[in-house]
This record gives sequence, structure tokens and C-alpha cells, in this order.
Amino acid sequence: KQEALKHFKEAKFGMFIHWGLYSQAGGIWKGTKINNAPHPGPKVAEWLMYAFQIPRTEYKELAKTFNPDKSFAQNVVKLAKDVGMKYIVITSKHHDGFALFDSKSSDFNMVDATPYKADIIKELYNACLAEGIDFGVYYSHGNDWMDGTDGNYANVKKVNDSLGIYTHPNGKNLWDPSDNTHEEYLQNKAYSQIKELLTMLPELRLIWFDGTGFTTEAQAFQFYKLVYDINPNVLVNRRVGYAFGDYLDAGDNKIPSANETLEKYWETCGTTNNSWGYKSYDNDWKSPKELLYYFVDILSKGGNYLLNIGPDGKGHVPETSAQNLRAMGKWIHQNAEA
Ligand code: FUL
Repeated sequence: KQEALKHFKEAKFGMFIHWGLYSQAGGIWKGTKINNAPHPGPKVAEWLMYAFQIPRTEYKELAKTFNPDKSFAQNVVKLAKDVGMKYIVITSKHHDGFALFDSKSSDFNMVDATPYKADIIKELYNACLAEGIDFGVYYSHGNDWMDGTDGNYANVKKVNDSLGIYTHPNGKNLWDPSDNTHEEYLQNKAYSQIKELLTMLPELRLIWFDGTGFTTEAQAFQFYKLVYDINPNVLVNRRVGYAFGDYLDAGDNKIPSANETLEKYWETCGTTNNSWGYKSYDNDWKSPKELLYYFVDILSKGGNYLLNIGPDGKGHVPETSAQNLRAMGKWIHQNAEA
């Protein structure tokens, strides 16, 4: 993987895309803002189902209206290019379990469940290849509120929460859990969808795993090995679990300090406001200057910056975030030439 890692490090700057059924709600469910949601958990828009403990069948209804503009792929690739980003990583399946690609393992996917009826991951992949942008996918292997084994505690370690209470880690569907066993979820959905993605996207550059709680060390290794066996050029981030993975993802919006021992290959993923998924009422945008500060800080320490956009349900990138990214890009292009 040395070549792939070198290439990744040289890329320096990438675009993270959080996009899915939740993007239509924009962080508001039945008139209530997610910040006022009745249940604990992160107040980010992609955690909609969790924050409002939406039953699985009710959440599935969101697929029936998910019909983004056809121009989504072209538009985001153009934005990435304008800004000087060299790779894109998009949520192929987030914690809600919805696959944005054509999946044979679960019909809760873009082709079978939405009026759009086409594989939008493949469309974005093709648009990236055409423009010389590297393509990667985020995949939530740890959390799956739709089909995960969240009601079955067989593999769950209890942990102390922030109040010191010995409890199960949060992030699990305990309100309407599926009756799958953990092994069934892995075999029938998670491992098989990873295989599908690797087969469908021969030029895939990385898989960004996410989600915690149930995965044992052996299962984390299985994910890592599965990727390696099918395509050894595909990089895997450390969040796959138990320190497997090819490079360190430094934590959400976390930049290591100068005195921390930095690994050779690492990446900080960051938001442009306070949410990853589209949150219609969050206008707390980081200014181009602030974003550039992080960019320079990360690059000077040898890391990569994976900066997020959260398009709305139609696939439109919020205007201010697009403008801020373009302003950043202008500075980057000027200084790269200098
Ligand atoms: C976290 C997730 O829970 C968030 O929703 C987001 O995807 C972030 C990048 O990683 O672990």
C-alpha cells in the first residue's frame, strides 16, 4: 500500500460529503429542531433518526421523496476542482443504514427505494474519474440503525459514559431494533456491501469506516482484510477499529498539536458549520480565513484536510459554504502558483 499512501499524502486536501435521506429534513423533524430533540446524542443533522427515535418503517418513508437533481455529481465535482481539492469521500451508507448505491444485499438503497432509481455513487465515481479526482466512500460498519443488531447485546461491552454511569455506548437503536443477529448483519449487509462497492468501483481509492460499539477485534480485522484481498490499493482509515487501518483519522474537527508525535499518514476531517449533514438553520459558517488557518496548520504538520459539505435533499450545496470554499480555493491557487 506504500504507493497508495504516498499518493494520498500528496493529495493533501479532500472533500467530505455527508448526504442521505436525512438531508431532506435539514435537521428538523415534525417542526422540532434537532437541538431540541427529546433524546440525547449528537445534534448533527445526519443523526436525525436517532435524535427523534424514529421507528424504522417511518424513517424508510423518507426514501419515497428522495429525488435529487441529476446535476448533483457534476456540480460537486466542479466545486471540488475549483477549490483545489484532490479527492472526494462520500457517505455511501451512514448510520441510518441507507445505501446511496445499487445494493443487492439490502433494498433500502437509492435504486430500489427512491424515485431517483439510479446509482448516485456510481455517477459521482464516474464524474470524479472524468475530472481526475480520487474517489473514496464513507461506510458506517459499526452503526446501522436499520439492520444492525442493536437490540442484541451479545457483543456490546459496557462503558462508563461521560457521567461515569456504567452503560452501553450510545449510538445504538434501542427504540426499534432489528431482530438480526450481529453475524447476520455482518454477513448479509456490511461485509457484502463492502464487497459490492469494491467490485463496482475498481478505481476506488479509500474506504472511510465509521461507527463504534459492536465490532470485535476479529471482525474489524475481517473488514480490513476483505478490502485488502479484493483491492490492495484501497486505503482504510483507522476507525475500522482496534488500530487496524492504514492511516490515522485524527478525530472529528481535531488537529493534533505540534508536540504530539505525528504519524506519517493522517487526516483531519472537519465541518464548515456545526453539522456534517445538511442542517437548514445552522448558519454558523466558518469563515474562509478560519478554514485556511486549519488548512495551513494541518498541512504544515504533514496531514490531510478532509473538509465537509452537506448538500440538501435536492443535492444543492448551501450557498455560503460553497462561497467560503471557493474563497479558500482562490487563496490556495494563488499561493500554490507563487
Ligand atoms: C462520526 C459520525 O457519527 C458523524 O455522524 C460523522 O459522520 C462523523 C464524520 O463521524 O463518528
